[in-house]
Order: sequence, then structure tokens, then C-alpha cells
Amino acid sequence: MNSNYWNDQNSPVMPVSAPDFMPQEQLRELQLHRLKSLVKYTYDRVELFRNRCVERGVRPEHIKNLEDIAILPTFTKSDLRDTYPFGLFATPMSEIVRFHASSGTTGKPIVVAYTKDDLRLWSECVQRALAACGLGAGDIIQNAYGYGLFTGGLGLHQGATDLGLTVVPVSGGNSERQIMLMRDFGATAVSCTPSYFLHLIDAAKAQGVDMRDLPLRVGVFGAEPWTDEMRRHIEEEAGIEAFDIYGLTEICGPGVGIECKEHHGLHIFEDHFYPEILDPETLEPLPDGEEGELVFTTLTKQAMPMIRYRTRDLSVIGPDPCECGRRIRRIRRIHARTDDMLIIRGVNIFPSQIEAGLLSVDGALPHYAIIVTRENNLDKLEVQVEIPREKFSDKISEIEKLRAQIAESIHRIINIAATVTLAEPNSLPRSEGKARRVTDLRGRQ
Ligand code: DLL
Repeated sequence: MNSNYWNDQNSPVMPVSAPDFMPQEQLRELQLHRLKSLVKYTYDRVELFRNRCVERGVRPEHIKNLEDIAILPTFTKSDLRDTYPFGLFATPMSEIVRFHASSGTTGKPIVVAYTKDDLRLWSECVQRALAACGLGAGDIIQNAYGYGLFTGGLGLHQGATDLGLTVVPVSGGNSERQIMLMRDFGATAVSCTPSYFLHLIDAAKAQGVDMRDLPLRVGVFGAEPWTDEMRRHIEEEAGIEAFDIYGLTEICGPGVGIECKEHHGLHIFEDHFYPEILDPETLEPLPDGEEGELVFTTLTKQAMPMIRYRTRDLSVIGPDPCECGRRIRRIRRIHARTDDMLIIRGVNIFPSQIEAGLLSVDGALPHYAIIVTRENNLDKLEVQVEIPREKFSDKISEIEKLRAQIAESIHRIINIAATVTLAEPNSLPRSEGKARRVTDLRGRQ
């Protein structure tokens, strides 16, 4: 086959994406076939999985249809920690060609492993993701996700290379150099966390570069929650189309799901990663359209298969079908994790709600920090938000008006009052990877 065939920009459906367009019935058949093999494979090789099945009286042959997945045990991050480092591996070390790890907030990282086939399948998913963003041979992608144990850098790198893009493996950090390379190499795409890209937009401005004048046209952003308000800001400031890419270390890394050009939810590569939505309290499966915890079963992974892995991410499956023609199902963008939730004065609040509130006010910049304290047994919420320098030269009453507007907009969404503090541009901490926006000091006071 002609090697250009895969990347023919004029082809309406890129062959690498063919499974995305498979008829649903055929896809379900494939999933069932793969699920049955996976359960048998994992039962025979991973002690923890076998023990949990035995406890429940479940045997591999009990899986007769896709709904039977519900009889299988679920797994969480603590199962990876408890079996650190290699306890969940299903293949001998001689077949493992790569480790990645995610730095937990506490203690030991979680470790994942890949065989050569696992790397191939991961690359296939990243290729399908990048193709859905309209990228192919001829595009130059500046990959500013961190390289190393984090899956973002190498994951995007391999998929982009295999799809035929030209990769600039710059990794995160050194924003000045990032802008220089972006301009000099003429990158048409960039991949990094959305918060780091905000930082790059500012770095470009500081160097007198307007990103809208560069050939850059696509951003592949993920690894952290971001809102549609943030997307609008990024797209306007950089003159690009921003796509949301989802993934997690335990399942493979980036490339579990991607937005298509409709920008209405993320398609899950469900021929490899079978999604379910469970009630996080009862673990009962929820029907499509209801919000709950996203749970994945890796249908084809060899070194470290994951069965019903609880992501802690909250989402909804559906609606079907997508205008783009892909038949693989979509999930709503992840705006929150079950463990991100702040309970302030008894009200459940997600940081993304605060982001949506403040960014809907003209004049608020997308750099903010959320600080929660407790005074006299009462929770206090402070939101620090940067505003452009020129706003500080406005009359005091104008500044106060902006502050009040932001406070009101946040209040409208979360239903509790926050103290809003306006900050100078570039005064709040920046991150080269995932942003840390919340400081909860209540336990420490
Ligand atoms: O963040 C993998 C990745 C790299 C995804 C690059 C996308 C791009 P972890 O470090 O294991 O892996 O973190 C996984 O990050 O459970 C979500 O809570 C969050 N997350 C990842 N992508 C998104 C996204 C990588 N697009 C955890 N939107 C996940 C919201 C996301 N949250």
C-alpha cells in the first residue's frame, strides 16, 4: 500500500480511523468477543482479579453478553498502589517494553506497563484522535506535554509520528524558547495542557508575537479539566481550533477519547476501551444520559489489562449519533472528578463551575486561584483572578464594578458567595503541566 494512502487529506474517511465508523452492531460483537477473551486472559494471569472474581463466585464463562460486565469486580487507584510496583502485570517482564507512572499526590506513584502490541494500540488511538482534529502528514506539531514517566509527551509523540506528522518534541517548560520554535518552525498544531497554553499565549505577547499571525491552527489540549469558556478564550487569543483530548495513565495515557470537529462531547475509542457510567455510591450501572463515574475496561491491553477501572471522573454517555459520522459513543467533557469536589458550607462545588462563572465576565483573565479557609467554623471561599494591567488604571469604581460582576457571576452558578480578589497579570502561579488551582486550608487551620 502506498504510504501516503493513510494520510490522504482529501480522503473523507482516513483508514486509520475506520473503526470509528464501524456499524454499532458490528462494534458490539467485537467488544463482546474481546471482553470474553480479556476476562479469561486476566483471570488466568492476575491474582488480584482472580481472587475478587472467586469472592463473588464469578467465572470467565459467566460472561455471555456485554451487560454481564456488571458482574465483574471494579478496581481503583488504591489497587494499583497496594500492588506497587508490578502486582497487576499479566505478562512476564521479557514482554514488557515500557513503563509509565503517574505521580500520585501522596506516596508512591502508580506504575503501568506496555508490551510492543500495547504501544501499537496506544499509537493507533492517538492517531485516530489526531486525525479527528483534522491533522495529518504535512502538519508540524509542537508537543509541549511533559516527556518522561508522564504519558502525555511520549504518548502524543508516537501517535503523531506514526500518523506522519512532523513532531517537535519540545516537552514542557521554557516558554520563551517554545514561542521561538513555534514561530521559526511554523508549527501548525500544538499539544499541551490548556493551562500551559494560556501561559504560552502570555509568553508570546511578552515577546511581541501575536499567535494569530502564526501558522498555528489546531490545539490538542487535555490532561486537566477545562471549560467551554476557556476554549473560547484560547481560540480567540490564538486564532486556532481547540480540541479536547482525554486519557489516563491506568488505561494507556492520552487517546482514550477525543473531540471531533463537532466539539460536542468526546468520542471514546470503545473498540479498545469499553466505557460504563456507574453510580459512584452504589456502583450500579447508570443508563446513557445519566451522570456518574466513568469506568473503563481495556479490551485489548496485554501487559496490564484493566477491568472496570474507576476513573473518579464524572461524565455522561451520549447522545448518539454524532453529526461527524463516527459511530463510537461520546462522553460529555470531563469537568469534574469525584475527588475534586469541594464541599463549602454544605454545598457541592466543582472548580470548573467557578471557572465558567468568572470567564463569562468580560475583563476577567483565565488565570485564577481558589482558596478555601475556615473561620469561626464557617467555610470561606476566596477566588483570586487576574485582570489586564490596563484595568488597574481605571477609576476605583470601575474596578469595583468588575469585581462585583465576577462575584455575582460565580454566585449565580454555585449559589454561595465568594470573596473575589483582583490580581495583577502574571501574579498567580503558573504550571508547565497540570494546573493546581485549589488550595484548601481547612484541614490545616
Ligand atoms: O493526564 C493523560 C493525558 C495526557 C491526557 C495528555 C490527555 C493529554 P493522568 O496524569 O493519569 O493522565 O491523569 C488522568 O487527568 O482521570 C482526568 O481526571 C484528567 N484528565 C485527563 N484528560 C482530561 C480532559 C493524563 N481532557 C486524569 N479533561 C483523568 C478533563 C482530564 N480532565
